[in-house]
Amino acid sequence: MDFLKLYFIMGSQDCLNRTPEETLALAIEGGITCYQYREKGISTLGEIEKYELGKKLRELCGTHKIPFIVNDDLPLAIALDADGVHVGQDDENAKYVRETIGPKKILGVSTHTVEEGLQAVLNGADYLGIGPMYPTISKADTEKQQSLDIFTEFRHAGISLPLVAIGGMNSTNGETVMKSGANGLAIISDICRASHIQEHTKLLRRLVDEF
Ligand code: TZP
Ligand code: MG
Repeated sequence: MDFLKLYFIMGSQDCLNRTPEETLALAIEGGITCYQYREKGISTLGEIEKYELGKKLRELCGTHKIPFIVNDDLPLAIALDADGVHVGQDDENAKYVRETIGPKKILGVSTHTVEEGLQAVLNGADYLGIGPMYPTISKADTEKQQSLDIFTEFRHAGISLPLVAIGGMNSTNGETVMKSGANGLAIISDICRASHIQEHTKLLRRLVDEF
């Protein structure tokens, strides 16, 4: 599951000075291993624009062989022939998503407790998102901050799926979180807001490649 190591998440609401297409192209050049299309929050696009942008970003990922995952929108994921879907606890039921997308597509589930983790395993998840590890500027309705022990707790509960850390992850705290047992870092703002996206992504990639 090396493709989860540097997991870039972005939607139009996360881009300040660059277009989503430019932002994703730079992040790909920098070495992201996976991309999630996440249109959420204040400046979200209408359904048609969301599809049109998704199509462009999907193509970019396809060209560069980067897995393209859609956040919390099953019909969009199907329409774009995405490589997978990511759902949170309040989104579409994970078991239903798995049944709909079939066994070959990637299913990611956000989890905050061992109980949620075990349920996500039963529902057919391929990987689990865990967070927020640190305060985040990219999501308003976050759960409480996680302890670094959570990765060990999941392993002790018998969960063997890859665990991707999210929420305030950056080049400063990334090493600590990987050392605590995360298998990858999911990042929005530390990449989107970097003044040199490509260079900064390269730095992050070198960091995760140490593990
Ligand atoms: N889920 C939990 S925290 C978060 C999501 C989508 C936002 C992560 O963004 P950032 O900017 O990397 O903290
Ligand atoms: Mg959600």
